[in-house]
Amino acid sequence: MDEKQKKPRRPLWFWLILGLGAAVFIFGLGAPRTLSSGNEENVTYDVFLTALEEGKVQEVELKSGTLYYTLKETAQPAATAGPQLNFGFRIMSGSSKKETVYTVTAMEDPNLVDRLHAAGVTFSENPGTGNMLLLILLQYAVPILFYIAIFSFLFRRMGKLGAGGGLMGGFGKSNARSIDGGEVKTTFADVAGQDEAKESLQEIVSYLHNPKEYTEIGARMPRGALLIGPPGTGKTLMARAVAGEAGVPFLSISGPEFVELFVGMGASKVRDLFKEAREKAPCIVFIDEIDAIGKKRDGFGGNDEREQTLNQLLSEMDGFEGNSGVVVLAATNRPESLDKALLRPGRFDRRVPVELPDQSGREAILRIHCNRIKTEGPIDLAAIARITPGASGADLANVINEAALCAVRSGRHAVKQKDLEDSVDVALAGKQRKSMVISQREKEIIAYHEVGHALVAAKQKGASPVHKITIIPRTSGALGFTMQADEDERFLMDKQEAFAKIVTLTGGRAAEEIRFDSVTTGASNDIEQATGIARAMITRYGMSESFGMTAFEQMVNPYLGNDTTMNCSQETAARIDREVIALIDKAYDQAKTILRDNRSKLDEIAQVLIARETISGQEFMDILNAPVALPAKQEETNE
Ligand code: NHX
Ligand code: ZN
Repeated sequence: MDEKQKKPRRPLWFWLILGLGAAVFIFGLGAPRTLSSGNEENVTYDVFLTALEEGKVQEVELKSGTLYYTLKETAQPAATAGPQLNFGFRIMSGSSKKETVYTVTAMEDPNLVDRLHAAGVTFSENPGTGNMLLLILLQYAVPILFYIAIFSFLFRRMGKLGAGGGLMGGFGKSNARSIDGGEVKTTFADVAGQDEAKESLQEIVSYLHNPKEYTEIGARMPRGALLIGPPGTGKTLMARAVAGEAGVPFLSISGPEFVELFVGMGASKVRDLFKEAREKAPCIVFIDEIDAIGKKRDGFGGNDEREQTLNQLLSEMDGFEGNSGVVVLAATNRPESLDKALLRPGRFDRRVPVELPDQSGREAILRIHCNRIKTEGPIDLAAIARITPGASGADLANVINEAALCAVRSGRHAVKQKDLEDSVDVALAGKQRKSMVISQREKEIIAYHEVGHALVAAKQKGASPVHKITIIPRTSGALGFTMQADEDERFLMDKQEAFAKIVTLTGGRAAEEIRFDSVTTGASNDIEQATGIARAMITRYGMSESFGMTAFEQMVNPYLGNDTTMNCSQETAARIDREVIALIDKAYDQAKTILRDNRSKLDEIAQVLIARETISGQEFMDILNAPVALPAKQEETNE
């Protein structure tokens, strides 16, 4: 990333020292007095008058309200010698001429001139007008200069593209980070698992490659494309890849950067951005998080600054002729909040969804990141892709990096499959807390809880197979977890499967109750999840007999979390609550039935889990399907 900088940057201390230097310079020149200042002594006006009347005063100088005077040689008090250094001799040159200058605050005294004249004193007034001018300069100009210095420093920091002349070089610049054509190394090959998005953008690439082909036929290229998708799916990467593929410059700016500090700056930044873009055309302008400026303009009050910025953006996008070669790409994860004006044809008329990757997409993404690290032994990325449903490209990149860090931590030079698997656990539930001491009784509760989940899952139709059970506590606060993983990715969930999920979630608590006849707070997370699924079945998926296919809740934003809005009467809300309770009760009963029917396996597997702390899904199934009880294999507790 090359941030252009034509002027060398002058830091704040440069200006401070300059100002200080100027001050010293001016002050140094600013006070030339005829009376040399040896020792100065402040006296009162009556002392001065007495000396004058006694004829002791030699010379008087009046300067800006202060009288400076010296006494005649004979009148000098004897003991007022200059500073005596202990070197045995005096260093000060012309020590004999060192006389005391007395200073008096001048008083309103109209007869003073006459009196001085009568006493035969040499007297003069030093008007100090030149100095006054300098003094005024100092008083007013230096602080102003100082502020200018500070402001220019701040603006320079804000406007990273500090090009352009003048002290205010950073002012009003667009902040866009530009990457010149040759330097965008990213291509579509670096973007995995987004084939449809690539296809949509391919047209823009080929237009930028060969605009003539399009202009000849009279086609108008889309001026902008909106990349829509959840965080971490690689929208920025995708935009960069378009520039890389087309071999054109890439100007990138983030939406929130437009709304900064000063009113009116946003609009001017938009202007500057497009001016720069037209100079560099053909090029790609990328506006990340455009929702920051592109939010719907609402009637009441609102944010004037943001609206001005948006209006400027709209008019700039209309402004450049269809074939000027500037293509604007923007990214957002809240398309529903964007202003309609932005989305109409001629502006962002293309919407390119950038979705979370599917299983094969995840594998492809993992492969790309895995190519950058050293590995050893067999690496099964498909297995990692299988256990990371819902992970974004950024999550997967993090999994690979975490695995590499883990390998380094254990003193190895390459990443093994085990590192990758552990790193998925870290992403899911945090790091292991091996130092945490857990009592034997609590260990038992945790083990029964987790085996409860696993057993209920295994004994139900429609539940995903168990992948791993562990009772090693994690930094997220989880004391243990049971991981399930489907062989193939699922896109739909039938009613039976949804209910099986709730039953599985209640299995942990059910095991606690059956074994210990008491329950703990630990199931809170399970309860929340179970309730969420039950609610969704009733209010969104039409899976309840009494309500049928009516939606009582809507997703607020499909890309950001699971926020929903309630949309029903209070009576219905109360009925929904009762139905949710009934559904979960039914699930809990079913879980308890399953566990009671398999009580011996529950005890057996829990004992194995306590001994080994972690067991794989395969080991779990082996014990479950074994006709006779296996003794807990204490010696196999590894790592
Ligand atoms: C607490 N933790 O908060 C203690 C330390 C019942 C054996 N007082 O249901 O660990 O109670 O099947 C991800 C997932 C915190 C993050 C679950 C963070 C749960 C987890 C609360 C097992 N496994 N509960 C479970 C558990 C707890 C919690 C989580 C999380 C326990 C249970 C945590
Ligand atoms: Zn649980």
